[in-house]
Amino acid sequence: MIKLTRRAALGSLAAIGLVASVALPAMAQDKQKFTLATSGSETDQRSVAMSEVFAPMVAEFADYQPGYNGTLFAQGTELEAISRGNLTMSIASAQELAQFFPEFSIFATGYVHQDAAHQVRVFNDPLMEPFKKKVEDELGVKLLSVMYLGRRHVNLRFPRSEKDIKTPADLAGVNLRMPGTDAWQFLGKALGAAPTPMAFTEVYTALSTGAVDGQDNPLPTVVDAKFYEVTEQIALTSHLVDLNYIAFSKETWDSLTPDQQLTVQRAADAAAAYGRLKQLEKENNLADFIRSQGVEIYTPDLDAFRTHVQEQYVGSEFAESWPDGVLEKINALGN
Ligand code: KDO
Repeated sequence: MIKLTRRAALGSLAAIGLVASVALPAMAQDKQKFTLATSGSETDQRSVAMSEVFAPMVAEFADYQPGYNGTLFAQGTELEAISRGNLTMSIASAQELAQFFPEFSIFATGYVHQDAAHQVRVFNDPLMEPFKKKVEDELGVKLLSVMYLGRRHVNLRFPRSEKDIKTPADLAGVNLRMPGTDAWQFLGKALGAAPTPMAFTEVYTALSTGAVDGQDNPLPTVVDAKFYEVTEQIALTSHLVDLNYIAFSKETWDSLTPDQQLTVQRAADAAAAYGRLKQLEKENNLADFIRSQGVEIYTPDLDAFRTHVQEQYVGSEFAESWPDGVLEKINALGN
């Protein structure tokens, strides 16, 4: 009797164990892991928008796991990681996309986008559809929404008394760090400088040791990355109203229900909108703080920069990759 009872009890325990071992992974599977890789910091407004707006909106079915400062994947390798199924999301640049699809360089060209609102109009316009479709079909990456990074300016580590930047000619020979893709390097050259490719995470040290003479980024990034500590002057060239796309794995997307897809899309749009407002606010308010840290901020001859940069693109191999009529459409969506 006792033996039988024990056996029965053990049997039912095993059954419970079996049920538990089946049930637990099933519950874990219910929540997808959305891993995001960025070379931005945790306090970068785009990162903040993703963790404060995107993550809670998808929390019911997804566990958002961000990796900052290029720790998961090095800058510029994220799209390939998504494509290979090793990563769910990234905050991708048009310059990175241009590595795969040269026509994306149109969105990375100096003085094309006019402001944050223009970026949104362009991203949502039908002109963008063939671009998005190509990335989806050929790379397995969905571009969900457009994020605002800000107006990029030339920052130098030496004072204005040593080098005063009025026109592109004044940048001749200046070793300007630009991110490491062809479209970025071309922009550096178009500005008149001698560009050096380097990952974002190495820039602070390179400025402090003098390995580079300067770098270009918007004011919020200059503060977030503390570049102002190793910068003496900022020439407000506004050469690129810079953007990033919220890039998402098509494979993961296809595994979601239609309701979940809608939620992911809404979460991405909401995060982008929130981040945009915050970034604009910072961009408008940070000059005084940066000045108070001893950095001189001034406006060079913008007409000279615009004319020179635009001239460099005309007839370039980048411009040749732009589909007919797209630049005109982008311009028509401007102010
Ligand atoms: C940079 O490397 O200068 C850059 O600003 C380029 C952007 O496209 C973006 O990747 C950004 O770095 C990183 O997210 C760090 O802010």
